[in-house]
Amino acid sequence: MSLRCRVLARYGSEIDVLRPDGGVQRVSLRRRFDDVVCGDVVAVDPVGASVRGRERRRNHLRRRDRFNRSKTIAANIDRVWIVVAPRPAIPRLLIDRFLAGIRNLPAEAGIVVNKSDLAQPVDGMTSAPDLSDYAHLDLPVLRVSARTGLGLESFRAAASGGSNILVGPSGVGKSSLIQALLPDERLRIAGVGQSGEGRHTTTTARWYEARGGGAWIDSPGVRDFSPEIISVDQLAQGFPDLSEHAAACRFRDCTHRSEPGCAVRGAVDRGLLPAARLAAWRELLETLVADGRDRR
Ligand SMILES: Nc1nc2c(ncn2[C@@H]2O[C@H](COP(=O)(O)OP(=O)(O)O)[C@@H](O)[C@H]2O)c(=O)[nH]1
Ligand SMILES: [Mg+2]
Ligand SMILES: [Zn+2]
Repeated sequence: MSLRCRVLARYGSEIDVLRPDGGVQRVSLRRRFDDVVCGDVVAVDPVGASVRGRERRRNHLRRRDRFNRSKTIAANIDRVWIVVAPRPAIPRLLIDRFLAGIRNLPAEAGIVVNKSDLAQPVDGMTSAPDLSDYAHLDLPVLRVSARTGLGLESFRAAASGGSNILVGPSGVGKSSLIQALLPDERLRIAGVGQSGEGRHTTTTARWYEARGGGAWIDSPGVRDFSPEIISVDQLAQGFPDLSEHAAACRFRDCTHRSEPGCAVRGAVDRGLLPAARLAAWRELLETLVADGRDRR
């Protein structure tokens, strides 16, 4: 007999699974199941504490490590929340990369502005992140504070049903948010005085069941962590706001730089598309070309 279990986290060649009876069990992975990650559903032999099979995934989130190897982070994701904060600031391009990657999973996307308790300028040091370049996209943008609890009920409501992964740079408060939403759990959070910037106390993605269904997934805050985009088609799919106008460019393979009859530059000129979105698209296109990974 085998049990149908959710994979909570992966630790090298072992995983923690949630059994149907609610218990958590550490199980070893054989080589042939080497691709099992947080969020997968597996068949477990409870006696031998080993995995017998993995169910087909709806989707999975991948990133490139610093050796340019593809690494799967988590599977079966319904919603991805990009967590930003007054500090540490998130590079703008990272938001664009995340959004493009999320549309390709596919999954729903949203932006969570954490540390809203710091959003008022203090000595001109902090201010709320400027998200005006994303206002034209049909995305939920929620202002929250894990510290004061501000906005957490709206966040919970927007995330209800399905699995929700929190992504973003280390130190923005991803673990703190899940901790605030699930007081019965014990998450690893950057200690007081460390400010969390540049540190990642969360080393592997972890699945937490939410009461009333659904789940939260805490992810490691690696700075370059970003969903993969590997083709120009995926890039187009990832920028629906830009692609909508690109259909009207004179040239089908328009790169929206200096070609005549470019409808995308026209849209920027008319204020229909933020210039920053076109700039981000160009930068991402260049990384695709540079990596030679365009498999259009
Ligand atoms: N002021 C303030 N600090 C926060 C808030 N949320 C998290 N922090 C702090 O930010 C640091 C990083 O938090 P952590 O949850 O570990 O971030 P993670 O790396 O994204 O998981 C910790 O020192 C937290 O106490 C918040 O809403 N307001
Ligand atoms: Mg963390
Ligand atoms: Zn064009």
